[in-house]
Amino acid sequence: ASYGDPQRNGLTANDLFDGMAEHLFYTLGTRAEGASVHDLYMALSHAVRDRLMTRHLATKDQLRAGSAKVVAYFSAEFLIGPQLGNNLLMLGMQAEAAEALRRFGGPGLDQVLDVEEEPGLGNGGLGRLAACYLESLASLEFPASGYGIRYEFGIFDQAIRDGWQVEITDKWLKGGWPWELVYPAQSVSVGFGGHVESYGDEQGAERRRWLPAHRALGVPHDVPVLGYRVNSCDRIRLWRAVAAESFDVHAFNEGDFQRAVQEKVASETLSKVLYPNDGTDQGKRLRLEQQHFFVSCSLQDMLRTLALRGAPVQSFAEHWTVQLNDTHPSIAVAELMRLLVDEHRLGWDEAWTITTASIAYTNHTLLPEALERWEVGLFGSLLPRHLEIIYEINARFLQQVRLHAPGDLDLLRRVSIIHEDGTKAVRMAHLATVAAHHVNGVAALHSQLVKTDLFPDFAALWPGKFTNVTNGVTPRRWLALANPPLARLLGETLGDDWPAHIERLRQLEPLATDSGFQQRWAACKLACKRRLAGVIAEQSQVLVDPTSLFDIQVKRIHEYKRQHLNALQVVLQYLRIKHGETEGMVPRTVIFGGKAAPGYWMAKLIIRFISGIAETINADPDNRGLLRVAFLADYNVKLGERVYPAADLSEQISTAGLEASGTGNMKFALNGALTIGTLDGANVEIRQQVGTDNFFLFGHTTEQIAELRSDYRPWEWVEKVPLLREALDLIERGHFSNGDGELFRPLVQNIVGRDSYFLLADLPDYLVSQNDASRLWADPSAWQRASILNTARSGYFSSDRAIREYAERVWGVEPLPVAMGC
Ligand code: 26W
Repeated sequence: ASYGDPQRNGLTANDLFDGMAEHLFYTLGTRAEGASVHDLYMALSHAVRDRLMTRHLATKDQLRAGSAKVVAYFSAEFLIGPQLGNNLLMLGMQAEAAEALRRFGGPGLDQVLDVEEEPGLGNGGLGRLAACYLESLASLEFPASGYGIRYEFGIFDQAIRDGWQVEITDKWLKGGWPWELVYPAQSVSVGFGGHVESYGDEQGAERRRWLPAHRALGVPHDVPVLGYRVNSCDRIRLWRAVAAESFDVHAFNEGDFQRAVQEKVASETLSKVLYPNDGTDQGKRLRLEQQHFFVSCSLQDMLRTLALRGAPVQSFAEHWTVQLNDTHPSIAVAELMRLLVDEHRLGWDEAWTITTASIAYTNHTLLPEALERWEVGLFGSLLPRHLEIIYEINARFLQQVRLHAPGDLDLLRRVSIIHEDGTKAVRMAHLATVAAHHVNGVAALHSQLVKTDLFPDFAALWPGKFTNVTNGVTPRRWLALANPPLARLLGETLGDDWPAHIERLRQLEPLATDSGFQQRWAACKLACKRRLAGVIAEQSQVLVDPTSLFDIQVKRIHEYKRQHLNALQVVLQYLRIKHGETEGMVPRTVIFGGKAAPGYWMAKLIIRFISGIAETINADPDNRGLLRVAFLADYNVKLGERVYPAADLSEQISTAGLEASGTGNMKFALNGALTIGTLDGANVEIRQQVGTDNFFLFGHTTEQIAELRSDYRPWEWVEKVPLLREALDLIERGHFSNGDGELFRPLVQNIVGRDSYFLLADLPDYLVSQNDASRLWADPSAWQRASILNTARSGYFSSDRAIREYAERVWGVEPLPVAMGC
């Protein structure tokens, strides 16, 4: 096979320049003279894409010819971030790209990278995790395909107007997005609605068949995912829905043509927009349609490639291993059964063996409101055959439970896939758990709670099924790409290939007390802080001091994540300043960022509150530079790349037991920030790894919170904190809302009245820890030491480690280095 034109594979600045010139002319129809920044971005992207093609085709050829097991990572979200800079890093062509651009004489590489629209095809942690995992899969040379949806509109862009969040549609495709490859010939058809009937097959056996009322076509759009300095180039296959025009339009009269157009619109709505909810789900029909759509397309695609390998359908589980990223793709259990039993005519038991051997499930949340349930009526009207199959799976499963615990009717009720009290509903987490060969949580504590609190009955039935794989993040994007000064220092200290061998960070430990190294370390941090200060100034005209302590909380806005606890702490610091009680305080810049779900009113009020305190505090001359507050609008992957490297202090302050893992916490630690945090999610493991002295711990533990819950009277905690009464009064009386005494009342009531997330119970300890942080900051050498140790000991949180664990313990897959004929 040919692997392309050697010239289009060349890795020198010259080759890249030639490639860009050619693309400017032939692909973009423009001339080098007068090319806009966007033209240059497109030309460079196409030239880089050419260099991926060779590797991508070699990877696909090798897979098609062989029989290696491939990972299929099913996820409703892939938050992949900007592609150009990352692909240059993967290829080792950053300097060459900068040089090629210099020869065009126009804008520099940073300016060109900055015009890329990032595909916001995810809400937050879960979607970003999927992106890190695909990158590690490719970098470790595992054969893999992500499967998801090509939303035409991703997560909304956030603007802040008068302190409120305003949502703007995310038109990421408007300028043309050069990183996808469309394969219309590999489109597949997916059914919806209709009914099921019985019929006798050729052998006279009774069979069921589904006659859908509607069909849509899924057209695959592939995003190549190149590994770091290897030839493996995997992909994320995203499905776009188009109308299935299987009828002859000319045979219809004019009226039916109108209807055909309406159906086309309805079909294409399927992949129109990402649901911007992170953690709640109102049981919307369209969301279930989206889930079924991408799952069905993907499984059909996988069966097709199995046939291309010449392998029988019975060998499915030897060729594919499916990972369900939360329950969003869990219809896969029923759809794979349907494809095997109805379409491929396998017997039930054989099909079930294949299904359960190939599917594993990752749980990402314990919050009851985030556990997906579909009303049986809705489910059956959209997927009648799948509902039948789920009933059959459930009947056989419950039979097994009866044998295990005869007479325990309450157990049957608890574990049933169908929730039976009140409106009947399908519990997707139960479906996934019954079928999966492994169920994992995403941090040690979370996986423990999955067994003890969420699924104790299932854990008793199948103790071996439950496992933990602590999340990880890719050190390529989150260190090598995002933090150029530190990347350079690490290159000099650890050797240039450190991003592929992150365990080498340990070698920094002896340097933690070296004053020369500390100074270089501090200089890197300062450079990143200046860069972020520039972003803040540009966005909000707030000027911040890069030498102050950068104290940062970025993540989706949610009550359980407690941004309002941080905001309350800021108000208390402010009051200390107003009262002249500034002893022990150090200059701080408190930075927030994150989107609120558009229908989550309290989260939006929290944003308004942060804006309010920022406005009042920043305008107060009494501050004397001790306190600044900024809300960064439109927090996304691109902004994250500016934020993590600039942090001194990372706020990870969720109520214990509620944050499954967190991954932002890992990105901060990797970049040398110290964490102030609760014993929640992966914070527990971060603290273990970096050392308890280099982590500011506070708050009640999961067990203590559980105990508090039974008899919690938040108002009784108010008097335990000096200045808190005054702070709450100021907030209620409108001090941070231009005298509006109504605006923040619901927020104060929420905290003092119910305090479902135990802010007041954790506040005293939080304040002590914040003081500890200030005290350490006042000793620069001690702070630098702790910062270096945070980076040195964070290698464990690489997604490479996580992927190796999945590969070995869950998937049973091996690396397959890609040989290239050029
Ligand atoms: C049905 C609506 C819905 C949408 C998204 C429910 C639940 C979700 C996700 C599970 C939310 C999510 O992103 N969870 C986060 O997953 C990360 C990756 O494992 C973890 O690090 C975070 O702690 C967890 O909140």
